[in-house]
Amino acid sequence: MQRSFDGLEVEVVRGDITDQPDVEAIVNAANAELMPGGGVAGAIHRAAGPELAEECRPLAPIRPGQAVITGGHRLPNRHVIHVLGPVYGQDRPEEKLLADCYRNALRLAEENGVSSVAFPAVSAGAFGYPLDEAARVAVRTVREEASRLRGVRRVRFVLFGERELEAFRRALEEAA
Ligand code: AR6
Repeated sequence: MQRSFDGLEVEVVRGDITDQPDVEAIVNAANAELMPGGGVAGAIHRAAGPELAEECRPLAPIRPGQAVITGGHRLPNRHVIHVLGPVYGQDRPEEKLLADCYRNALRLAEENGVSSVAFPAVSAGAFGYPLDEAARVAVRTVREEASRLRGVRRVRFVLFGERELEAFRRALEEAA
């Protein structure tokens, strides 16, 4: 499914974030230490190789809502943008912190001349953010940022499972 907001192409696909060779930057749902861990972060570090953790070390720790950018190393993407989502029920206000992740990632992409960005469902795994709400915040924030973006022309949400795909598809359909 695909929509266009102020000339920004936004699409929702099912897949693996480490297998998106046609986007310039992928976003990592990181931990504060920017270390491998599980979920998306583990998969990205495995695919990027140990050089990614090495580049990350001096950039850590990061705060909820913050984004930092590194190279993609062995990934097919030029950059990885690492964001720390809020832990649901712990980091507050969680909705603002989750929106900050998407907003700050897009701004970093813009500053670094990146034209296409792929996001996973930040905070919707180990960090426990309810899926439908996480999807709505993600789509709404990208929609709000669209008019400010010049270089970024394409955003892709890459969802691992059918449930995640449906939640993001619905959020994109329902976005005003
Ligand atoms: N590609 C796309 N989506 C994926 C992939 C993948 N390869 N693997 C998992 N997902 P999570 P969080 C989905 O837990 O909630 C880590 O341990 C997954 O099904 O990766 O922000 C870090 O080290 C879910 O829908 O991120 C942190 O400590 C979504 O990605 C912590 O988890 C996010 O799940 C971050 O938790």
